[in-house]
Amino acid sequence: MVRTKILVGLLAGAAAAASVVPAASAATAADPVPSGAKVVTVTMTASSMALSTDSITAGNTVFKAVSGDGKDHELQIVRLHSGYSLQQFGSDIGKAFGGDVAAIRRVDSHASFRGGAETHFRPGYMSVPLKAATYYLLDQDGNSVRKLTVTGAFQHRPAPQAQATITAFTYGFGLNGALPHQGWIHEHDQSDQPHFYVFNRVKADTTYREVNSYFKSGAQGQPSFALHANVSSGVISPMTGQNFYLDMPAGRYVVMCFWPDDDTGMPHAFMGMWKLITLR
Ligand SMILES: [Cu+2]
Repeated sequence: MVRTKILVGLLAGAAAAASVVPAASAATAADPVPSGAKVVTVTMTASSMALSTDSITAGNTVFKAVSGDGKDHELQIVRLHSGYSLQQFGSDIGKAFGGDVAAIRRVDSHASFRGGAETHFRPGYMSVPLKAATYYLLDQDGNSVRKLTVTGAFQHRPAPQAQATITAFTYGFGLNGALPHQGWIHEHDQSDQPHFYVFNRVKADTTYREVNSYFKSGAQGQPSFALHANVSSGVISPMTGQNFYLDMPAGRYVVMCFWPDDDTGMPHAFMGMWKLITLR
């Protein structure tokens, strides 16, 4: 079925089991959704996905991803262009992560990726402006797909305000300020390919040279600099973005993208799309 997640295979490895480690404040963490926001809650298990509603009016929409079985799940929102079926997409996405450049190009050009959020022990949150259309919600860690129907004129509803923006470029990331370890950030894709963001905590003294040689050597095994905390946000298409709620321990991170490249078939991180950053 539809599985886009090969991603966390690299730095994650051992970390996958501990993905999205609960913060000390997990039990008491406040709901980061502003009052008046439209929220769609998506509860996922290995075999199911339940939506709090399957039809909404166009406008800013917060998605709250919840794990219903205590396992890791990754919500992804996608719109398929006219003539590109869910079945074709499912077939292509598997080939795309296998490095099939023709499949990558079909996926990149016929699907609009509108973001997503990971959940494990805690809910994950993201927010995106949605115009009237039919969208599919996928669980990258399960087999579930649900349709979300968005209708009507765009309503200007309250949305979470981002504290800083991290922009995806062709094989790189740029920041306009310090990203909060706990707070809303904006992710924007300013390039001609889809991208997603994996934040993996690393030791404080990790150097550019260490990370670079890890990727240059083919990313074999678990690097000595990697720590367990990691979270992935969903895929966003060129010239789109999402607001994403980060809730991680403060510290040093590598942010990277593993979307397969439309020329080489390689995950972008191997083409230099990673950056050492600090979540404050
Ligand atoms: Cu990328």
